[in-house]
Amino acid sequence: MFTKILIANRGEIAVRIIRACREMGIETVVVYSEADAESLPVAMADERICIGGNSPKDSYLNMENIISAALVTKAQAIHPGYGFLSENPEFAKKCDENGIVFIGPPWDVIKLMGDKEKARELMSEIGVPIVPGSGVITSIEEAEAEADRIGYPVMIKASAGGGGKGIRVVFKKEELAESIRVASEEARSGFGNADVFMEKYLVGVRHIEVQVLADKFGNIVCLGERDCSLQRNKQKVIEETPSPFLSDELRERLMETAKKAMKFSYYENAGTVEFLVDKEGNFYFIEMNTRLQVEHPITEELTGIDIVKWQIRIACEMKLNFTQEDVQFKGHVIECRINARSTGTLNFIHIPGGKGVRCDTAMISGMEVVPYYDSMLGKLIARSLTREETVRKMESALCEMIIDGVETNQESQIDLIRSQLFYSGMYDTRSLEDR
Ligand code: MV4
Repeated sequence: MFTKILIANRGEIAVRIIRACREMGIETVVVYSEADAESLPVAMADERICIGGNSPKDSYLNMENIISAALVTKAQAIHPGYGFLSENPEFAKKCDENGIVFIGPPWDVIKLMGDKEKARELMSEIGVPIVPGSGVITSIEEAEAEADRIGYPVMIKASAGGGGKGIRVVFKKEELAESIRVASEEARSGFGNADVFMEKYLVGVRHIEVQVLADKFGNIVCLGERDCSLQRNKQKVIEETPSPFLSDELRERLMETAKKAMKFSYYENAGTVEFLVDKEGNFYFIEMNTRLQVEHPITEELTGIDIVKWQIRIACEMKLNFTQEDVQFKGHVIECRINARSTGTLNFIHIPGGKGVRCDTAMISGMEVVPYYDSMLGKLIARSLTREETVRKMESALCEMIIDGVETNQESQIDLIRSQLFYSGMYDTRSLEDR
């Protein structure tokens, strides 16, 4: 096993990874920006190295400085967490070239799946259903013909996008040319790649993602799904597992399909396959995420399997020591993301507890909430045997939580968890649009 791992991330996910390392007897090095000097992960890690200024490109995106930090501290592996360099194939390759293990899939798999259009083509070839759509758009005439064939409304997506970045909906032909131009320009400036493609815009669908673990020996197990349909401004708000919408039969088929997607892409480590599922139970692949996801704890709580520890073991060439039959889904788990809506100093915080309540956060009293990074302060996770009881537990935990000093989405999460919409379980991807 590795004896020392460098964590190339910050905030709650850095804390999450440090905890896994500690339990495994692995020493930790954390890299940090000037603004994070007093942060919880920096205090928790065995070693810390300041790698630059507060702008992500000067620190958490600075590949050279991070690789140097790993070499200097003799860390054998780097865990990238999510965001930042976690899905950057160039970074994973640089790790390889420097003899450092990148804790994630091989760089060429990251690269392939990072091209959302190529990923669609691969899935289509191996018989995984995809949303009806086009290849990369090469002219406005082609786009108009393709959109007529697909049928409006269509969604324009950036090949280099993903996670809702760089997507636009087009309702009629008159808007198409301009939207393609704008989307392509946004893709060029945002991702350095102007390629866009189209998909039929599906409405009344659910956004379901399937968690998979694959070792280096061809063993693949699926840890079930997460329902991520509740999103506001392309940000997930609440996730739950199991999805209140899926039948056991449909879940089984999604899991088999996700495993097939992993197998034919020579996947290794933890990965997530995203699907849209319509009311008739048809499902369509939309993209694959080659990183640990923010919402991974709900799967851990449902299955009892520590995904971060398995990422580390798999990267260290260990075999999965359990099979699909060993994976059991027990009860129901919900996660609420806690976001800051202002900056400021956390004068006082109280993190809720009790049976079945988990809070993954790097919040500590006195901490400064800075504007340079993602606004997520933490994740509140509730687990119980039934969905009803889990909803009640989450409501109670949300009400118990105290965050003094910055504005947060706490009240809005309380409203949502108490709503008929959530209670019914019958929400879809459009439920939170302009609410
Ligand atoms: C879609 C879609 C409908 N049709 N693609 C959003 C995140 C990204 N990974 C994919 N997403 C979607 N892709 C097609 N062809 C619906 C979503 C979607 C969504 C869209 C608008 C508002 C909220 C949403 C929540 C989940 C998924």
